Amino acid sequence: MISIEMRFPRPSVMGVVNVTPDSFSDGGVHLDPDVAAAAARRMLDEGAAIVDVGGESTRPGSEGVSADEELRRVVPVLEALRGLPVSIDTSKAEVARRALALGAELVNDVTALRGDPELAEVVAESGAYLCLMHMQGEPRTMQSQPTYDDVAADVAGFLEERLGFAVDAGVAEERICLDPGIGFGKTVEQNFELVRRLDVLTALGRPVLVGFSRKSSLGRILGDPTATTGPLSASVAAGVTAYERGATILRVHDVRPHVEALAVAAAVVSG
Ligand code: HH2
Repeated sequence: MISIEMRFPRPSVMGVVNVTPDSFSDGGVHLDPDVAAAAARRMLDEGAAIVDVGGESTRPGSEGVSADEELRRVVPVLEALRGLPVSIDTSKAEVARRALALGAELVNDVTALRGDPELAEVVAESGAYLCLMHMQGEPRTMQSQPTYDDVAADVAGFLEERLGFAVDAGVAEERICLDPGIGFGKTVEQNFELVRRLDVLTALGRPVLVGFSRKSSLGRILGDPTATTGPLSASVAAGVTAYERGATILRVHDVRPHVEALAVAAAVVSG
């Protein structure tokens, strides 16, 4: 069994393929399965280690979709990508099961195994990699009033508890990575503090995945208080900084610029 650290050496890039009409930055762009599969292939050509295929938007305010609808969106894309490195962005056991049968190697669950009681078993039985992400509240309401005593310590405490839950459910610890969940029930300041203090999360001993790409906090720090997305330049800066603070996997929409920036950052850091 290859550990997640060996499978995804630091830094690795995960390309985002949202097969949704309503994702916050690329909604509707990849709704056609052929377009989505072509985008995914391009991301892999550009140096992504894996592509994360998702059929449900978790943007602030979103309501969620049924398993049938999620399957209708992602299955044709997964079929077209058979044999390539794919992750499934889902909280539903039924969707994960189908995706794993179609060759997905990682389950990316933004609810950290709290959304569907059957998902832990599906991941454990398959031997897939697993990403556990922190979210305060739920997408519909999460940005209304996020509160923490100490955001880094609170997120670390949550991830440690969910890691224990996953291991108790039979998922091998060396197959799990952790994610602070940038933008999921956090203010702009809290998102930046989580990256600044990423050492509090890496101290848990698992690789950390960070998804800051295009998120609204980037547009807001640049001076637009109503921004819903952030620009590429800011995404790359956040990705490189997260890497320098210890992140292993960067989840991004624009693969080539991140791969290039991270290669340079890695050359600086490792000498
Ligand atoms: N962010 C989003 C979705 N899934 N998964 C992980 N592990 N970490 C993240 O930060 C993360 C995630 C939101 O981004 P996106 O997929 O582009 O948007 P949407 O949820 O609107 O489809």
